Amino acid sequence: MKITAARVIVCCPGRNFVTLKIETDQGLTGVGDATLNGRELAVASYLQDHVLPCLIGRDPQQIEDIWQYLYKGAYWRRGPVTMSAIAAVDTALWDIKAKMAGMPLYQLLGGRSRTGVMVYGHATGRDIAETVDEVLRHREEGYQAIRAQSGVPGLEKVYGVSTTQRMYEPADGNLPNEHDWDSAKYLRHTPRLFEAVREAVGEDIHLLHDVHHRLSPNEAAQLGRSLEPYQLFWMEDPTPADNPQAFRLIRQHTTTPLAVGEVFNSIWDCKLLIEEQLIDYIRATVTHAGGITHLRRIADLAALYQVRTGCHGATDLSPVAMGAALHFDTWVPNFGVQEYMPHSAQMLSVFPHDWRFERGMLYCGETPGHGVDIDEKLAAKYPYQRAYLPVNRLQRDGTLWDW
Ligand code: KDG
Ligand code: MG
Repeated sequence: MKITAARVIVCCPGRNFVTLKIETDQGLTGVGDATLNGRELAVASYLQDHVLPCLIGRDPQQIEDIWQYLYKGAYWRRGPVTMSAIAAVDTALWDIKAKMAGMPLYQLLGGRSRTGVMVYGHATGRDIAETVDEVLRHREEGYQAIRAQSGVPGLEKVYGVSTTQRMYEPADGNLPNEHDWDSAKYLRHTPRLFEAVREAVGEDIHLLHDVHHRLSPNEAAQLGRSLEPYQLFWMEDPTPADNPQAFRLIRQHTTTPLAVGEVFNSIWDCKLLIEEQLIDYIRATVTHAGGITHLRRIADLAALYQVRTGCHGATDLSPVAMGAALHFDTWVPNFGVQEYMPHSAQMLSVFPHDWRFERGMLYCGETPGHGVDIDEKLAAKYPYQRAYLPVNRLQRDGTLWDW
């Protein structure tokens, strides 16, 4: 069996997606997601100019060898651009192999570990009252796990909270928008938010919160401690994990569970956090952490230390990534939760898929492969539009801060 063609498709049905489609001489095709929010064309070029020429003529069944070839063979290892490109190839190859086997991907990985995938939804509001309403609305829809974010009094634009009436979308500017930040205001406000949310929603709903890398380790420890009465499922990205040792300090001071890893690309980013049991959930995902092949390695390492998975699932992970993630989640023994930020109908129309949402759970389909394809004709109607993630500055003096 041989790879005969491979194409990179960049489209913008409401937001940008980079998709790789691989064709074979036996008529089977596979797709993989390569979207790197705000840096999409870098991955498209990496694939188009440097990876695809090396793929033509190879046997698509040799997934492991192709992974090693692209990882070790480039000499320049890791990094988000490289690992997203490798991930797209890997995901497309697993899609092809599962189609060859006539199996849904989760079967090829080892079979079903659960009936469905618990997801967490996003409840956001401009203030506490709005967020509480959103949490209750999610509960009505059947969500068992809900992430709560709200505007912070005195700060104009805050992570996760839409300033328009539209759904929150991380990449919102033709040039980077600027947000303002004040850790003291946030630290005062957030326990009040969770006091109100927990009071309204009762004890049975899992509550999550994303700090989005904005606190120092000591501030993160303070926040974790102040949230303990509200029994969070997790506190996410409390401080940047560039220096993973920083989590020792947080861990010494709070029992609030910690989740980290949506910006991780490799098992080496996860190693210390997992081995020292400094976190409870690892958020690396198929698209940015080297595909199914590498994510499986990360999950196996995590399992040794009772760390569970919590794959990133914002809208910048395409429906292809969601399909692959759901097969992974259905199989992985140490599953925790899956993030679910629904795509718009327009986005979904470009990616025919067989997964479905029902009362707080996502279910992968039974079609051979990962169950997602791309409608290339429709995709061509939505050309790429430059879009950036915002940057964050201290309100006090404009110092550029973590986003
Ligand atoms: O592209 C960046 C987004 O995916 C990220 O900001 C979303 O933090 C995020 C989350 O937890 O979904
Ligand atoms: Mg996050």
